Amino acid sequence: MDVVTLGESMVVFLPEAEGPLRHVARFGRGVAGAESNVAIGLCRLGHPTAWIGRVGEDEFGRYILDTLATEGLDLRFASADPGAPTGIMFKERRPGADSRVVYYRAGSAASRLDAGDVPEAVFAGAAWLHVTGITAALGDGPRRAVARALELAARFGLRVSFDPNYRARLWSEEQARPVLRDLASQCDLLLLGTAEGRLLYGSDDPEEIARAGLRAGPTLVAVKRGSEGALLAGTEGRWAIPPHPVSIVEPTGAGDAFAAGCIAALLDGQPPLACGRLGALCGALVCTVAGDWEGAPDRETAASLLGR
Ligand code: KDG
Repeated sequence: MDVVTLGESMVVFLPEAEGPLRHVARFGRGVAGAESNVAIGLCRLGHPTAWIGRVGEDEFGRYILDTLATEGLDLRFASADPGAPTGIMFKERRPGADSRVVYYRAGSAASRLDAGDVPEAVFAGAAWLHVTGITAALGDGPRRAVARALELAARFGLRVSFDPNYRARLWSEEQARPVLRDLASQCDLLLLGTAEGRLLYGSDDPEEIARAGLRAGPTLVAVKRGSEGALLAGTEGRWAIPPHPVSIVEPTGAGDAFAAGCIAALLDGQPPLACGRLGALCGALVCTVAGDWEGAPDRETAASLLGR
């Protein structure tokens, strides 16, 4: 096992039409969840990844586990909870604006995650842990699960990546800021967007965010700038990463794919510039489809698109 991650995966309903959900009659269906998106991206890039999570013992939970299994995730530490449902979410496509999400996840099986769901066994032999602020936003139990994962990562010598993934529909900025700052200080690779930079460090200037991030503890900071590419900053330099040009269908999941690309390249021993380029490529490719991760490349496709 190369990588361990944990979090909530949900069934996402993708509207076939634009406009308010009350007028939408038909939906596509997919699996969403920032951490499982990253895990899928990593598996496709050849890095075996374990996903720790809870779904409900219901049809949707079964659909999620089947899908993640088909993508090759190690699900030995995922469970189906008979006492709580699988979370679901809807996207709402708004003409001329970003799509919006509507969650039905309060009291979900994943909100009952706790430290006891994070077994020592999965960390022995793994090289990397990826966590996001979404899990920490789900409640005290999930927050304890993240803390336990970080403790085990430190004990077993795993490198850690963290994406704040701030979700305003889950908690306020005031609630999130100290928690996210604390988690950011415990990682090696910090991945964040400029709005999250403002939330954590009070600036949306990429260079200032990078500097504040590096001061907080990580040795590498990736500031994701959407269609403008990314800035990577480490103790040894700065790297401006150009965007990979694609025509965008739906950008959700781009940050997760970016994380998967960066982590995969770092595990392969690549230098920061190559990490950023693989991250940018993966991020761009998932924007070409409606779902969060279906567009993620495998290793060969990524290598050929990067001209290697
Ligand atoms: O990063 C994409 C995620 O936001 C999406 O998959 C759903 O995990 C999700 C969430 O909590 O919003």
